[in-house]
Amino acid sequence: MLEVSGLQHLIHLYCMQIYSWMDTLVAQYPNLVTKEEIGKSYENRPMYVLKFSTGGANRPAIWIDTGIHSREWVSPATGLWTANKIASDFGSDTSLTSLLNTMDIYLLILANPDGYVYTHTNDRMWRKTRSINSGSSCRGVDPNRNWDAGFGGPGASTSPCSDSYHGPFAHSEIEVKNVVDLIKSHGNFKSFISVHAYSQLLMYPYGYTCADVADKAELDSLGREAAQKLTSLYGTYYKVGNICNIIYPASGGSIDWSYDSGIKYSFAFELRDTGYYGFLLPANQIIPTASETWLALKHILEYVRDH
Ligand code: ING
Ligand code: ZN
Repeated sequence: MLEVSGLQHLIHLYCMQIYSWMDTLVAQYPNLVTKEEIGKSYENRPMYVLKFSTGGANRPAIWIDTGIHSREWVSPATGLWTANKIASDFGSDTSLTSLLNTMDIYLLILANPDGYVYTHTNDRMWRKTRSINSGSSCRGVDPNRNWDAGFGGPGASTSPCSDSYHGPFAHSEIEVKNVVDLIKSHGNFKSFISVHAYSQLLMYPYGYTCADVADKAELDSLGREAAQKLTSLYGTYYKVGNICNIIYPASGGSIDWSYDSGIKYSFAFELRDTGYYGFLLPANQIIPTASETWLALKHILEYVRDH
């Protein structure tokens, strides 16, 4: 399916480098971090979640995914930095430590590994999965229009050539299905956070309708507090609101699905910047972006722990 075997080797590297970094993290913090495969991607790459846990059975858990859209490179970079932060601060950061004494954190750094590799090898601006669409020469489905939440509604395209193509049916993308299956079989997630870029937004449901969620007041005030923490580090300005009003109507999104599945604290971030560099955010902004984002994440995590 792919080119010559030498090139195939290269193609796997970008995601393999992240996977081997995960192994070093697990080796460094064996009592806290494990790497679990949740399934394979369309092109048969393993999908690994890092699980941060101090024990217990099926403890209440937080879900964080990065890299669902492959061109949003600062997202998985932030995920990786965050994994290291959680592991290295455990035991010294009293708040994080108390959280991990009662809850687990699951972090999926490469939610769309095939797309991520493709942005390195072929097309820096690739957003979607890499699945073949029958009857079309265009490949890929928008993995954030593919969830069973207002599927096929506003803000999603019926055209396989579109960057917001919703796919043939909900959860058609194996990368989405793998996450859905894990979340459902686990059954005890209290928060679901999906990290995109760019626009500097902190959003809560819904995207498939502009109608308010039942928990709007609580999610809005929690979101505002979290954004305030983020801003406190470098002054980076974030807007907070529901997806439909703050950005655009978008059906089939992951956090709408998680919210409607009963995970109240469902949020999506759009990280830096506001468009000057856009997806091509310079590497020297990775650590500042991840550092400020951590303050917001930590605030949400603490709130979830205490509610
Ligand atoms: N933005 C998101 C998108 O999928 C979004 C916005 C987030 C929509 C969460 C729905 C749910 O279009 C980017 N930049 O991908
Ligand atoms: Zn995105």
